[in-house]
Amino acid sequence: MSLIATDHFRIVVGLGKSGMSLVRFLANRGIAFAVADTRENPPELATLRRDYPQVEVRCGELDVDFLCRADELYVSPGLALATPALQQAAARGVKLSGDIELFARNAKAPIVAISGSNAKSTVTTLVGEMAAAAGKRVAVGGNLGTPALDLLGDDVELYVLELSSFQLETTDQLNAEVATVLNVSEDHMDRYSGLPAYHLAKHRIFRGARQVVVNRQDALSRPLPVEGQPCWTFGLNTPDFKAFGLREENGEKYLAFEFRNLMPVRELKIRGAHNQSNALAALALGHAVGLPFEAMLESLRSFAGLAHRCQWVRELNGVNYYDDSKATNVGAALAAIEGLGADIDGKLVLIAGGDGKGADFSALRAPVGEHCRAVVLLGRDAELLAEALGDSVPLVRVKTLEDAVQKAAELARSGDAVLLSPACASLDMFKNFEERGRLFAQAAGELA
Ligand code: UMA
Ligand code: ADP
Repeated sequence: MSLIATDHFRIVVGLGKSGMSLVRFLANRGIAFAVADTRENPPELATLRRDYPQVEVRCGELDVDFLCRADELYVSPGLALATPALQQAAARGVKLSGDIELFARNAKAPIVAISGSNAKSTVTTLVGEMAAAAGKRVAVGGNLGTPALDLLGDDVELYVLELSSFQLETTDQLNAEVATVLNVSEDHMDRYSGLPAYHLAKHRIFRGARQVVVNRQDALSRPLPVEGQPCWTFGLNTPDFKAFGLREENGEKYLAFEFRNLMPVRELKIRGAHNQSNALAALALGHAVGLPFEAMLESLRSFAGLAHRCQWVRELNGVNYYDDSKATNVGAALAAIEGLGADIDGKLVLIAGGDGKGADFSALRAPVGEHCRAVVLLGRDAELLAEALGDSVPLVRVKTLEDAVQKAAELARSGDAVLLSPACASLDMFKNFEERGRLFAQAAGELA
């Protein structure tokens, strides 16, 4: 085996969904490559062996000499770049890259690029629906749904990509037509040294962007200004030039652009102030790529929201049950607690806990004290949450989600809402947030 880096040999590191999209991309173009994964049995191994039996695969601990056979490594977003073997390969001159970098080099149509700690999937889906309503051949994916490389196609007129900080770490130059970081609050603190490092990763999305969209109410969303680069803003306050916001007229609240009202807020199906902000962000992004307002507003009127994001599940004895399983960080849970808490007559019984990813939960204490009747805690970091919440409300510990729903139902009174908004990832107890949400809805459905 040659230990010298050869030209044009690549290694895909990580054989999950994005790794498999890289395999398809490289194989279709006749580029020589191999695959490595630290897991003994990565998820796509069987597919790879079936469809590409000739491709060399190394499973288990990463071998630096093997990695150094490549001139470029395409690293899964699930693997930290700080992984020693990757750093050792980089020190020996191997370039660390990723699927989004490769996508950007090959995309021929404009890219709408969307990142942020929360609301990425909602806004990405909305912009995709707006573009489709405007008659565009649009491809939507990235961190959500279809991996980016699988979206590439000659007939695509517009790409709408949800991008995570992990994907952006390996992206040098995205060259988006318009890029945004919707908001920044703590997440993935098990992968970053702190908020500054996480913020830096997210802001790589602006590299080479022709236009930017900024959240007026989140200073951390704002990139350094570039001369001549159009900057559109959104926020829940009154808009000015190049701005989307809310305006009140004769007691009616409107989504508005500059000095013109676009649509009454009450016509939105998605509820809560955070979703009004999401609607405005989607309008700003769509406007930047020339989508007509008529089509965008039509999409906003019909969009009922994504599953597991403050999704209504059922009503029983005057208590409504909501699945916000996608609230995998503190910022998302805060939006749900404050948004839903302000919307209901009674109080919330919150179900929270799971894998906290090293987060500081202290920001939950005051809103939980204000809006919650009780909190039911479960999962690995339940005690960290309990410490942060202190004596702000009664706390109940349980071992399973079924018990959590049962306990919450006993604690709730008519007019209250039971809200699963864990502020934590699900992976300590469930396959993913979808499974956690599904089991919550099932348990709520089975309550007598
Ligand atoms: N892993 C290893 N060894 C490896 C490679 C991966 O142990 O060599 C483990 C890591 O714990 C890693 C996990 O496997 O976290 C998943 O890695 P993967 O390579 O199998 O992942 P993919 O299936 O390719 O999924 C990735 C994104 N996953 C992550 O960023 C963790 C998916 O985002 C994304 O949809 C997909 O690519 C297609 O682009 C998921 C996600 O959780 C939904 N994203 C995070 C989030 O939204 O918070 C950022
Ligand atoms: P992401 O893809 O960034 O995780 P989602 O649209 O899937 O974003 O929403 C994730 C969580 O964030 C949901 O629990 C949702 O209730 C919450 N959320 C949605 N919009 C916002 C917002 N503008 N600010 C804070 N949290 C939000």
